[in-house]
Amino acid sequence: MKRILNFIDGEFRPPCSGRYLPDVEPATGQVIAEIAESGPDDVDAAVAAASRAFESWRRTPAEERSRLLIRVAELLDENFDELARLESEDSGKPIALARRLDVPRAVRNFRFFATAILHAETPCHMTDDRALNYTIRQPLGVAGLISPWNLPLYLLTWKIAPAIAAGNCCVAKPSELTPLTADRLAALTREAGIPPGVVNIVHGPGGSAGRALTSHPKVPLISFTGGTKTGADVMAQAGPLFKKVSLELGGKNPNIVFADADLDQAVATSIQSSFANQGEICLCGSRLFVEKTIYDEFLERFLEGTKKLRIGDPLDDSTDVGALVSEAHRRKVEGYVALAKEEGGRVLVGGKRPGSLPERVRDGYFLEPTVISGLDCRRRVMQEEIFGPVVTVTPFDSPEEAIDYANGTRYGLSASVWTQDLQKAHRVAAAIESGTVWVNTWLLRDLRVPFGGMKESGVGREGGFESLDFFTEAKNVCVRL
Ligand code: TXE
Repeated sequence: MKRILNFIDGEFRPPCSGRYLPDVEPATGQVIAEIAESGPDDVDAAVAAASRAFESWRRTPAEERSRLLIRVAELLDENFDELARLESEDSGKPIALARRLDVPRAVRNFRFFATAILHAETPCHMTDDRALNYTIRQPLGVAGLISPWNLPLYLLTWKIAPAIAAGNCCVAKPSELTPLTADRLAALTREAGIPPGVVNIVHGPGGSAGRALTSHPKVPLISFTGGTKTGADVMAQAGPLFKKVSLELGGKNPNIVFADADLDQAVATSIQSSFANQGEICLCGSRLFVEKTIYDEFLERFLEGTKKLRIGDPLDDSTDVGALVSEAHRRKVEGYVALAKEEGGRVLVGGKRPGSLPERVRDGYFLEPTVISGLDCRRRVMQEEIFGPVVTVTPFDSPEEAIDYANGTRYGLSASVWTQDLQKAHRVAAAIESGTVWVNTWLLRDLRVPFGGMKESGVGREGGFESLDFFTEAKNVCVRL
């Protein structure tokens, strides 16, 4: 059985506890690897290695850091097929999606920040003829990076690349449910020539390894992506130590379709935004609002398209919907389907485990794409993040009502608006409380734009130079003239 070890100071090391956790393949329920069950001692060792490496890494010229990061991107690209397979096996996502989204984006993350640091600028201010102020940006030291299981390589590289590009060293704690691509990434950073201690990866449970990082006094930066409840704990640990914290948390994103939308595009993309990665993307549009005059027509086409999605072995190229990440998570999602019925909702399609599956994945954690109507917007199913292949549909009368519905949750991560009316698009986009609003599209990402959530969807922005700002501290030098 393959053992996933920690990666500390450029070498793979067993955990201090000597214990391992099972890594389960969601599509089969089989254990495919054992993963280091790390705790505070392992995190201490990783932080010590990162602190040592920081002294020379911070002084490594930007051009050299850039060259090394580009080499990591090239190696990710050279190992594309293997990474896509590992990502699919470990998380249950369709391999086609890993090829289309996860791996290419991991490559782009490294390339993007490798080149961004060559173009970063800092401001200079003249105070009349009395003083010259200039700002320098310096790395902070050891960055603690905690990432989830839904886009394991994509989100881990979205943190590691800017952290080390900016001159920090890092200790990353990937989700214990999906350690395989992080393990490959560790080896590839070494192969690329990134010096020992710059990238350290500690595996294990959030409550021990993750918390040891968020409460570590020598880790001044925490970048976390995960659930809102966990985010509150991260903040509670990091707050008293005055760490710089960025939190990317959950969402309950509205997808608003107006009567004047291009229906072909709106239907096709809404199926994607509802069910891509089994609904396990924080940006999925899990609340669909459709203008009353086209509600019936839209719904008919949306349901028809949903029924055509192919559920099956994630490793099969033609699969659209794979397995949920774990048995516990499937139970949670099924619990929400049951709750929807209690709350007066109607399950229009899906809601159950698929009847027939290929032999290899018969025991996997699958659930049919599910569409629910008839719920009051204040009901729990329309308020809480489900993070599965479950979408609610609700008719609305006017733009004002759609905006009220959209803003009626404690989340504010992203939204989509479908309309051909330019003025309405801009007006509604400005009124929606969320970090990103897509107009006539979904999940189109320019890595230069700020990314993050409002309300309980997060704190801080990452993306482009904002990430480099997060991973550095601005210092003002004031020179009297
Ligand atoms: O994520 P956790 P879970 C949402 C989604 C999901 C729910 C719970 O609704 O159903 O969160 O998922 C580490 N200190 N999202 O429990 O716990 C953990 O080991 C420090 C949305 O699986 O948030 C993992 O590496 N770290 C989301 C990471 O935090 C801790 C993606 C995320 O796991 C910790 C995932 C602690 N106390 C879930 N406890 C998104 N925004 O994309 C856990 N961790």
